[in-house]
Amino acid sequence: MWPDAVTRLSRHALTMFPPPFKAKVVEPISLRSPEARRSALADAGYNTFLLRSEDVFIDLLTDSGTSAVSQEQRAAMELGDEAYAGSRSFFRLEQAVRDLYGFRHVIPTHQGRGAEHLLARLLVRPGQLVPSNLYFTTSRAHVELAGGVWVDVAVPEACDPTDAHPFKGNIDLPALVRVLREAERDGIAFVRQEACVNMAGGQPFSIANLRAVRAVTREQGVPLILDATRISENAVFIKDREPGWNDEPLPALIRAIAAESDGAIFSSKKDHFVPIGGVLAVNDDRLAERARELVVVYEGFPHYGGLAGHDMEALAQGIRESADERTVRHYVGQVAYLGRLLADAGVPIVVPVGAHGVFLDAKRFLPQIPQEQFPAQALAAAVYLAGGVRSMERGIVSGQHGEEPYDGLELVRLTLPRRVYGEEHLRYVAETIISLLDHAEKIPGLRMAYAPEYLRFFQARFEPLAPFPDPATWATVRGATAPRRRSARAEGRSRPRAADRRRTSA
Ligand code: P71
Repeated sequence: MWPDAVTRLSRHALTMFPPPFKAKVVEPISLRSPEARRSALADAGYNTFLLRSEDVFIDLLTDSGTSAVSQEQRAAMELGDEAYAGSRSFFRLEQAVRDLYGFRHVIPTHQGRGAEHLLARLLVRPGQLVPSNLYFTTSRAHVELAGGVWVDVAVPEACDPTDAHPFKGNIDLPALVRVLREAERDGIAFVRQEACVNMAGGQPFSIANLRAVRAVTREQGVPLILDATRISENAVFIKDREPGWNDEPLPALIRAIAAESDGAIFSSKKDHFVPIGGVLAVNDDRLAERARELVVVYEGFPHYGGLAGHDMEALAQGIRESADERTVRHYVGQVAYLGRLLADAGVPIVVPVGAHGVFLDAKRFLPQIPQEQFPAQALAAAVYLAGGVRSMERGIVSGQHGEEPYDGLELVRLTLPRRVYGEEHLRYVAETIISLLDHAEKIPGLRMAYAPEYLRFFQARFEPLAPFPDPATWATVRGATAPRRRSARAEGRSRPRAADRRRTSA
């Protein structure tokens, strides 16, 4: 059977199973000269968000809105009903969400943060807590703008890049119980559990953990809201890693996950293969009514929520495709393949490799750069210089809160858009990064020259503390899969690998 063969290949071999699709329309890309890359990077203030996409060769900034749409999505777009109210396209979207996830009420939004905004305004009162498995930048920002307080209750393994715990997206139950017990009456707005925790490397939760969280929140009368943005990949990881779910068809498993919650927000720009779109889905009638009262203020009429009719058609079709196991397996298999190429060459990455990208561990890649000099930002800049590959900082620039000290994860995310790049692209990316290993000690730290007030990582500007090494001098890249001595950087782990001690856990 195909899924079995795909699982075998993506888990055990350096060969990927062919994708269950082929290209029909292509977009040209080209590699700028080392000199042009150097000047583009300086113009962008050493922030990869500020590069022009035409200066980028392989764009691994994000999987958000960057997937290839299918011919079925394009065909569906022709049927878009652009009526302001009562649009046929809305009712098709509503049906698609109900069919796959089972939520009763569907409120479309322009993207994920639109849904997060509504949710925070609906559920968060000043001073209330939102316990969650780690933070996501926009999710935390909306809770805080509503006066709430974010509380991290992720399992501690989530913040150790060398710990191969299979479910680093789990919530630390004793920690959650403590927070719930110590909170005042009505002190908790909601508990948030994110599928394939983005900031920890795309790490899944187990159903056993979700069910335990559900039991605790029910007992306390606190809503449990999923960030279901990457629920499809989380479901595949559960099939592969959690006993009892191996034979479950993917759509049924996705529905079983959603059924353990009171509602969900989705950024549809990921699993749903659309360039724009998001969803707030809830079961509670009163909450949905209040959401529809609010959506008209911030997004649009409840029958479009900031989307065009054709966007809703593409989204409805994308939701159906997001439960296609071959497609999801191919995607996580691609990510795993890139991870294997890098790990085998001694590049320090987050393990296990997660849903949507390979995360470089900048603390081990660039041990000479102290965290106040933004090692992940510097590494992302160097990766661009080395080969025109665009990645995203996920370290102190994204994670630090005001002036508070930060010693958390310091990662560079190489994120794969869905259905876009092929094996040759991934090998090129691996070779680019492996070539950088030999020049790592020459990469300088950065100084932040401009920091916006909100979500600073998007638009901050930096200056290098010394010149970056010249990529023209290391342009010869070695074979990504050629045998290579493991680098001392990769070996220099701060702690023993917990993977060797523990293989499974709820
Ligand atoms: C990603 C993004 C897009 C992004 C957002 C913020 C900083 C950098 C990049 C967006 C997510 C997400 C999760 C789990 C909500 C949103 C917001 N991710 N939850 O990973 O991953 O959705 O972008 O559609 O507004 O590059 P939105």
